[in-house]
Amino acid sequence: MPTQSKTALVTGITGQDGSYLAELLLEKGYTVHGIVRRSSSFNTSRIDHLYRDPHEADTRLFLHYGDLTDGQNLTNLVLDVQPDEIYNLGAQSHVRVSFDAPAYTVQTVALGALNVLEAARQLSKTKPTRVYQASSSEMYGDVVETPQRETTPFSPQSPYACAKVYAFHQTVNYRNAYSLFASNGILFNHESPRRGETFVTRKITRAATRIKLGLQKKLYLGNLDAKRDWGYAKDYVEGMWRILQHDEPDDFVLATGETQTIRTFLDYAFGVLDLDWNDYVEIDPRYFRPSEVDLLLGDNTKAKEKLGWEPKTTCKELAELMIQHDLTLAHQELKRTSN
Ligand code: NAP
Ligand code: G4F
Repeated sequence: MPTQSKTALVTGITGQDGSYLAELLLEKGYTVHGIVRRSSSFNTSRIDHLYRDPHEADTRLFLHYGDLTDGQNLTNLVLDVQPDEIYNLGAQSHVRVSFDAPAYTVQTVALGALNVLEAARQLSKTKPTRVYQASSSEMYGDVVETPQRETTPFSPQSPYACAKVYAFHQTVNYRNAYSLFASNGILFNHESPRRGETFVTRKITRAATRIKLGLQKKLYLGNLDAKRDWGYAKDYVEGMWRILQHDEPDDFVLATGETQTIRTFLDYAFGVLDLDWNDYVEIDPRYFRPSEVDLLLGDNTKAKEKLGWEPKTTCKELAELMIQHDLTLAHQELKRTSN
């Protein structure tokens, strides 16, 4: 049941988190504006089910072309839309890719966040607004304490993580310098059936289901020993929303408090299909990173106590629901190829 009548602006609305967040905000009665990059092919598949005919009277989702690297466009949009809440989720979000495209990653992740904050500052001169910055556990990098919490020092290990550290500090700076309501969510890895197919969990669940149906023979991966604190994206967007409903701006870790190796995720995923991953997985050094983050494990105490947020889905349950979704896709693919 709708409980709110606020307006939100979401960057990165076509991504995994943006799509779940848009769903949540629409359910809560928000009017939602999303920024979409112009692409030569359609890039809105994750939100098409939310996007009704704009001539319908009750449409509450509006899409605008834009790009985080275009500050003028962002400021114009923010001043036009007058959002009560801005969620900055847009990013070149792939850590391995950030080593290949460091400057582009910095432009979208670091300067993009600055552009969002500056646009919000302009709006805040005439109307209060709140900003959520999608910060990342990757900032902890070569971790100096375990579990990682809000006070743990950062030690970034990739161009992506360095850019996120900049965005984190700039968010705090705009809060201190301009009294802007600007908060960081420091989110540990979160996955779903909508996860991009080059992130390791989805790469595994897509491959396992295709192997099961004979559509693929092998799965090539990199480092299987890294440990990640994996949660379900749908749980995490609820946490983002709660961060902006808090009575004061602050920074919060969202995590499950459990960590697993890639090998354990392989056990969970292939196990659902009664397969032994050792028969199919091969190591390809192309997927190694110039510097790796070996261990991430978050402490969500502050979010539990101050926001009443906690994750509802275990890593094993997450692997199962991703496998069920990808099995349906694999069956559809098999049907298409055998016709
Ligand atoms: P994602 O699926 O990769 O989505 C990224 C979104 O950013 C897409 O909508 C993408 O548009 C958009 N984007 C990329 N470059 C852009 C640009 N220059 N201008 C405007 N939009 C741009 O990422 P996600 O997993 O949903 O993550 C959301 C945010 O949380 C990201 O900032 C990510 O770095 C951060 N984060 C994610 C995790 C995680 O585990 N998922 C954890 C911590 C933090 P296209 O669809 O056109 O590519
Ligand atoms: O799934 P990944 O690519 O996620 P990564 O690097 O942890 O980053 C994700 O989570 C961050 C939060 O901590 C976000 F900020 C970021 O935007 C992104 O969503 O890799 C996870 C682990 C790494 O240790 C990687 O080396 O899996 C290892 N891995 C092993 N083989 C692989 C592969 N990763 C990928 N992507 N592909 C492989 O073949």
